[in-house]
Amino acid sequence: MKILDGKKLSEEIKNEIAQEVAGIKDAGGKIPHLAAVLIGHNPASESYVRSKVRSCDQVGFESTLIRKDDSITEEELLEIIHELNTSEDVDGFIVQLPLPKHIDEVKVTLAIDPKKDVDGFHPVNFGRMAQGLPCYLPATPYGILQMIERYGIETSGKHVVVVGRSNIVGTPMSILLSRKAKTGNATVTLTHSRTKDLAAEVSRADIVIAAIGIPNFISADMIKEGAVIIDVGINRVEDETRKRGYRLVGDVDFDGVSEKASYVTPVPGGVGPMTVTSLLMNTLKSSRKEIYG
Ligand code: BQF
Repeated sequence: MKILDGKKLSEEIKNEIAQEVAGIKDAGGKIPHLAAVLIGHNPASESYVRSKVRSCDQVGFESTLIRKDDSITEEELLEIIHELNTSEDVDGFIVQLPLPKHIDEVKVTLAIDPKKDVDGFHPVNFGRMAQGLPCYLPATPYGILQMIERYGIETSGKHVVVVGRSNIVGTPMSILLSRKAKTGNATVTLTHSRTKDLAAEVSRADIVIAAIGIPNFISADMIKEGAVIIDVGINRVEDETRKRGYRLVGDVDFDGVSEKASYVTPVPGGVGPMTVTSLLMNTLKSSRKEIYG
């Protein structure tokens, strides 16, 4: 079994981006600028946003973090989004999810200008993705595609089983891998909580994409010998031996599956870091006006 090392790969990609940024600086061009809006004090969200800001520093991007309390109204958040949409300096921005219950995530996502939607969550970008048009790909699927491509894993003609149908991972992943495109042309089965015999579906997969949010859900007995296992799960489980009091585990039983799979992504250090570099790639594309001119 080989490890799909997302940490290492993301460092390589960040080095490539840093070189591009150095070139832009030398030529006197505008430095790519990512902004992030963080509402409230969800510890996971705080840690994700921190890692995004740190990654911007690492590649030489400008970044702006806008932090607001849980008490912010939907109207006030929409006003911040309007300012970011019209800012001359900000190339792209994200609104960190989840949002407090009194704020409508759909309304917020629809308010983001698709040209600055570097998370790729706006329906315009989703629709363009589904039709194979230039768009910002959602960060996690984009990271997974990069990983598959750079490790030279064939997808054409393979059977992919995606577990989980979220708007930001499972559903776009199933569309991307079945497209007539590089790192596509797979036959995809999208499974979910109502799937009759999930183990039977997973056992037929050459490639499994696990994005369910249940710790160690995919076990060795479910998979085919030699399968490629992509673990998107990031679950916090209590662990008194760690200084934080918890550790991160994926949706895949890593130790068990390692005996049977050809490639496995670890958690942490697999898909997660690739998600963050994808956001940087999208911001670079925005600053170069690659998608929308
Ligand atoms: C790692 C995310 C669920 C809901 C909202 C590195 C990240 C995570 C893990 C990270 C995620 C998950 C992000 C690791 C961003 C990925 O070493 O394994 C980086 O920062 N992520 C997010 O912004 O919102 C989420 C998952």
